[in-house]
Amino acid sequence: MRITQIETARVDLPLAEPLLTSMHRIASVSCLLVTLKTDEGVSGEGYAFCFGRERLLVLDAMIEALKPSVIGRDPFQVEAIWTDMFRSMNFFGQAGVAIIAMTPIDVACWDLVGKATGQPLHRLFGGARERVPLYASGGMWLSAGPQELAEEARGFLDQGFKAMKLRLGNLPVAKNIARVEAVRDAIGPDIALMADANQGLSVPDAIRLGRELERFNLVWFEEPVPTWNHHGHAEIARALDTALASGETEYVRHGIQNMLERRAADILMPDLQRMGGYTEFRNVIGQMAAFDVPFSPHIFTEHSLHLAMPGCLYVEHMPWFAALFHETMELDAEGMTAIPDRPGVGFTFDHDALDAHRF
Ligand code: SMN
Ligand code: MG
Repeated sequence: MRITQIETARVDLPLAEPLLTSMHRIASVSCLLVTLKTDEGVSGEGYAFCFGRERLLVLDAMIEALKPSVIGRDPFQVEAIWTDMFRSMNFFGQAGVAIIAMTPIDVACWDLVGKATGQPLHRLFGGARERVPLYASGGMWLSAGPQELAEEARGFLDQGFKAMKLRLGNLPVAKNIARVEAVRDAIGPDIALMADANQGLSVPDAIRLGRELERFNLVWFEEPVPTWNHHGHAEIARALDTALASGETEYVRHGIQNMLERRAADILMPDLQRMGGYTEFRNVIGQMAAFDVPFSPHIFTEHSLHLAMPGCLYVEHMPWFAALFHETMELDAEGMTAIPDRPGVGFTFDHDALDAHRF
């Protein structure tokens, strides 16, 4: 099988209302849908995403720059294709846009491998699990106050979630505590709860807040300080009993290795598109296992289901990307979702439904 063509389509999915974190103000989710065509008629699909249409044009151009490493290749050579793309990006630097643009190509190669063999990716990867626990993450933003947070938390329970995450900010300790308290009171002691500060705090403020948070029995306290401050993360992790989670903003094995060596987090959260796709994410699963550090894949729920290998605590449920696909995910009575048994990624682009959002 040979890859003959790479097609891209740009879509911008508006959010019902702009959402806030310590780091982001997000009004829409922009996705670049990438389709690899082959000489055997089968197509592979992947996507890249960012906040803001203008930035998506940069990703589209970067895909164009990657074509020489991809066109004419057999998708079963996905490891070699990944390595060639990675080497070819040396000039730009092996992080940021360069890596993000590699992701849909890598995911689409794996999708082709799955379709050609008739197997879902989690089976090809050796995970072969029927279902995984999800945590609700599409809500409880910084724009919501305690009362609204409690309502949203009850809404997640009604949807069947048994785990959920709220956002904290660069606020007085009492205000952050009131946020967590409102949610914990609404959901009771048995529902798993996580809190994400999105890099908004200083090391001393994070430790002060973290100590107050211990009584809420959080599953983790996430990204308290800027992403590059591994020493700061490590200091906070050592100071607290609650697990510290971080890593969504790091790129490929080198970013993850730095965090592991510095003991920067108790739980890592590699992001599929900052790993450059499944090929490198699987390498990173081995790296994390070598340090006995568990993980939770960051967003991209549909695609991340296949990465629920041993060591995976939860898959994050971010509902933004559901609109891209024909297929849907359902929650069972234990707040878990089935990993699709359909070949490849198991989620296919609904191009007709997306027509209204093209640009
Ligand atoms: C997050 C992810 C994507 C956009 C905004 C915030 C957050 C998370 O850090 O971990 O879900
Ligand atoms: Mg986060």
